[in-house]
Amino acid sequence: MIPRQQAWIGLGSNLADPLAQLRRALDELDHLPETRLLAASSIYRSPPMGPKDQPDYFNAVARLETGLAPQALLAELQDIERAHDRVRERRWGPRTLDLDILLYGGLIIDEPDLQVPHPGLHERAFVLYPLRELAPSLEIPGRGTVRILCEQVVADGLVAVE
Ligand code: A4P
Ligand code: MG
Repeated sequence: MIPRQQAWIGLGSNLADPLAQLRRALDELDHLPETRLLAASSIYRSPPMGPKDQPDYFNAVARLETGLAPQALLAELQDIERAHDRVRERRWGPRTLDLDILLYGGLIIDEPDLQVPHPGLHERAFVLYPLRELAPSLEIPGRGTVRILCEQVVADGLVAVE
């Protein structure tokens, strides 16, 4: 058992009733072993980053307290993705559910299957704006605060939907 840490999770969906996918995933995060959901952002809608021939995305971020080590947390997130009938096709292609570890405590992790902070975090409005709602002063290691990063990234069609 490792000491409890705060972890930030990015949620995304653009298939099969995305709002319902995200709501169900938030509840599943709250029920992971040794884990508690501390807060969830609003849900935001935005046009797809990457291939445009796919539906708009719905995104949110969640703040967890967890006793799971980073790799154990990643494995649990992938189990949840699979339970949402996630199939891996093309990169940046449509998906029922995508769960990314954005931050894990203040750790920097660079392993073949896990990079934390998430490499896209500091340049994606659909991650930064929901994060700002919950933690504007949060420091992204090596990048600055969420508030400052939001000022540098245009919101680009991103709207809060609920
Ligand atoms: N992986 C490495 N680091 C992490 C981490 N910090 N958290 C590895 C989670 N996983 C991490 O993931 C591929 C591998 O990343 C995993 O096996 C894990 O070991 P994936 O989700 O299957 O890969 P992917 O979707 O093909 O690529 P990628 O780069 O993860 O996609 P993204 O970056 O998540 O982008 N547009 C909008 N508006 N909103 C979106 O949410 N999402 C995407 C997908 C595209 N366009 C979007 C959105
Ligand atoms: Mg992913």
